[in-house]
Amino acid sequence: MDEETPESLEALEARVMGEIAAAADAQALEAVRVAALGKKGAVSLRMRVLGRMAPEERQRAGAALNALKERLNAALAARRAALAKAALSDRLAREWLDLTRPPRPEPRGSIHPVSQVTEEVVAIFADLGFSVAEGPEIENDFYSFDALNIPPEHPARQDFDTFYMYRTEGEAGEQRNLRPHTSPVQIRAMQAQGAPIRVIAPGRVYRCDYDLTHTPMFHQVEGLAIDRDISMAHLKWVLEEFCRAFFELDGVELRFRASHFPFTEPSAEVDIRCSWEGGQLRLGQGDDWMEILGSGMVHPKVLQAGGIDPTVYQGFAFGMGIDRIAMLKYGMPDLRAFFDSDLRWLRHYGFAPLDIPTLHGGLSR
Ligand code: 2NM
Repeated sequence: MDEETPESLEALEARVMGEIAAAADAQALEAVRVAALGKKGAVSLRMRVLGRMAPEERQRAGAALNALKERLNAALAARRAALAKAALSDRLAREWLDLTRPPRPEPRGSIHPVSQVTEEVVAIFADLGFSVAEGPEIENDFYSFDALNIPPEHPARQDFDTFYMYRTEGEAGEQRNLRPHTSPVQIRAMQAQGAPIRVIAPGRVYRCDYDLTHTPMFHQVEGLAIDRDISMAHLKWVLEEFCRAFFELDGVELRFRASHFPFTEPSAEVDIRCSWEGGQLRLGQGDDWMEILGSGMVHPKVLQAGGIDPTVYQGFAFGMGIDRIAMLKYGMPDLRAFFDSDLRWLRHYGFAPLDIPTLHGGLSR
């Protein structure tokens, strides 16, 4: 602005009003305000020279400046409000939420019945004071057989149809096998923890067998309870509690049949009462029996292999097929479908990813 020819008040007002209207955002508007009404602003500078004027002129010019100031402030406030409103609607246009969309993506995939049933079994035995033990799937003769009272020449070795990894002659190291049961885990647990001990060992096991009711890989859970005075009575109660909880029955009746396993003495196979009516299996009642597991009192030699003194400690052990009890509970007729990775089967028999079995929440819903 030219000092020699100061712009008229009208021109000043028109100019600042134009700048106010043109201010694109709050920051630009504030710059316009400071330039006009700030300490060194155009209007403020004119206020300063009032003192040098004659009284009547000062009154007239002062009133005019005050009125201008008021009009400018009003225009600034109006523009500020308009800019804020525009900024808000701009933000609302950009930051929208579609409240009809699901809060998180629908879960894809499902939990395999074997995983679900394993979790159910773990939940039940955890409630009975058993912890979960794990071990390698690639084992050796000691843990798969010798420690379980099955020496090399023992005929039972053939019963397990074991997968061996053969070595070329002169190759170093020991012969390996794929564990044909999870018992090696229990031996390792005894060696690591000593007695007393209460563990279950769920996991994959391998046997060279393939037909309608056998797959070369299947799933087992074995249990072991060792203390100073554990008896078959404890075994029977634990298995009844398990069956009642797992099959979600009010009452169960189990039948113990004398049997033989190298790793237990005495040994018993356990049947559950059931009925077959119109081709429909019902567990817990009826005149029939269905075998569901094997069990017994752990053989003294097995305790010894686990580093436990059999003159002080004794206990029970049991084993069952997870795939088999899954088929019984959820009415899945074909074992081999478990391992076909058929999406239609998995969607039909699979469980919701967040349906985690607990005793308080109900095992299956
Ligand atoms: C069965 C039947 C009977 C068993 C024994 C052991 C061990 F290692 F503790 F000696 N674990 N599991 C056992 C006993 C398994 O499965 C039919």
